[in-house]
Amino acid sequence: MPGEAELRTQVAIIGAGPAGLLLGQLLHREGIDAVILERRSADYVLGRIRAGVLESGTVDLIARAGCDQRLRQEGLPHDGVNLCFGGARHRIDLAGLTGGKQVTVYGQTEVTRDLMEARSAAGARTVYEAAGVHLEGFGSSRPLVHFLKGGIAQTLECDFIAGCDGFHGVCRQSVPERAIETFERVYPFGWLGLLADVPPVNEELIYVNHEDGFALCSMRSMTRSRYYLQCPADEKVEHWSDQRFWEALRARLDPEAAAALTTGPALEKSVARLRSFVAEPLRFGRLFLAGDAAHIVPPTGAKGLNLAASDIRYLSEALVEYFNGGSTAGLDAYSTRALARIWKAERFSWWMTSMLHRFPEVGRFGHKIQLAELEYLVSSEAASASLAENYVGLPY
Ligand code: RFL
Ligand code: PHB
Repeated sequence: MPGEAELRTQVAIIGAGPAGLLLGQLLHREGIDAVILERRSADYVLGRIRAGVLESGTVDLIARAGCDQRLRQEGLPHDGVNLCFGGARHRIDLAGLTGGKQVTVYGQTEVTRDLMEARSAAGARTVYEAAGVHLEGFGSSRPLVHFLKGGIAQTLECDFIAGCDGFHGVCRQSVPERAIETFERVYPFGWLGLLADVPPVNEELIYVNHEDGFALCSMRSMTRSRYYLQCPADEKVEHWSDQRFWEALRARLDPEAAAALTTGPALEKSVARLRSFVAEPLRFGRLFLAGDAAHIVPPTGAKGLNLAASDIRYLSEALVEYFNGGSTAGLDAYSTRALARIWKAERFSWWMTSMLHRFPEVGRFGHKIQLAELEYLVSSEAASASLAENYVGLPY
């Protein structure tokens, strides 16, 4: 019969990125059924190289989902982070300034792989390569999600829809314009990233403010490095040979790091544009937005993935409260609770970006102000503590 639902679930999750997969796993552990619809293939999702730094709250949530075994073994706990400017490196003692808190270096790709494996071991339903996802009736008590799988039209009937489909997803775009407000800043530059199987230049991350532009030395393991360079927003990756990348990076580092840098062939190179973006509110009847579908931060504060996780913590608790406790209080509070934390991470990411990048329009005066701010930051315990508190993650 046309219009009859072929599939039924409690929560339809759109998107199998870290937000959607984490939500699916947290719900599964509480006996709540969810179906994930993902536009891409599992391999494609795993091929995207993205974030690398997890807050302890994110690690705790992954543990709650039962997916932290490999993370505990292979993740690298970091007690500090380094700022390099004026050719000298300064360490921020994250643990010392936050009563012992750390961050864990573990790639988003690995988080995603662990969550995918747990989901398939649990026999939970994920539809990869689901095309033409289309939402209907989320303002009513019977939302429907239509999609095509292998050219066959299907309909998923559900109680709630979780829009975890990233910045370019369909969920936010399904909301009538008058019901949603957006706030945005697009930065006039991007990041060129390179992944290589070489030992990291330093045991901890180094964020660099240099005349040539920002640079970041990060890692995935003690044998795999991830480096970034500030570049024009429309930069073409083809213009960057491995050799050009390594030379440009070396030129932005302090002498000790420049001497220690090991180079090698790139496993991956890509350009990402930098943007700050927030949509308000995050709830539209029975549709909830979470993760990059709701907000984007420039990666300078390492907050994108962590913010997706904190949304999912609030949303999963609210859904559990509804299905297992019969209360709508958490669902009613979701948007306000999540947005309060989102705006603080937006502020921190904007501030780190502003302090560390070359902005063509601010001129020499702007650069002097950046250096004064960095000098203040590394010489004042109060200022260092503020950075540390935000970097390890504000409380939920
Ligand atoms: P994701 O990871 O984008 O996942 C969304 C999923 O939804 C799917 N999708 C759809 N599925 C069905 N139907 C549709 N119509 C759909 N439209 C989209 C997509 O295929 C995808 O699988 O969002 P999520 O789960 O909210 O996770 C957020 C994080 O991925 C993100 O915040 C971070 O990776 C941001 N980010 C970075 N953050 C950092 O902290 N450090 C980084 O170095 C860093 N690098 C990056 C990044 C984000 C990037 N993007 C979004 C282009 C580099 C890039 C290139
Ligand atoms: C990364 O390792 O990819 C990474 C680390 C810290 C950031 C951004 C990206 O701020």
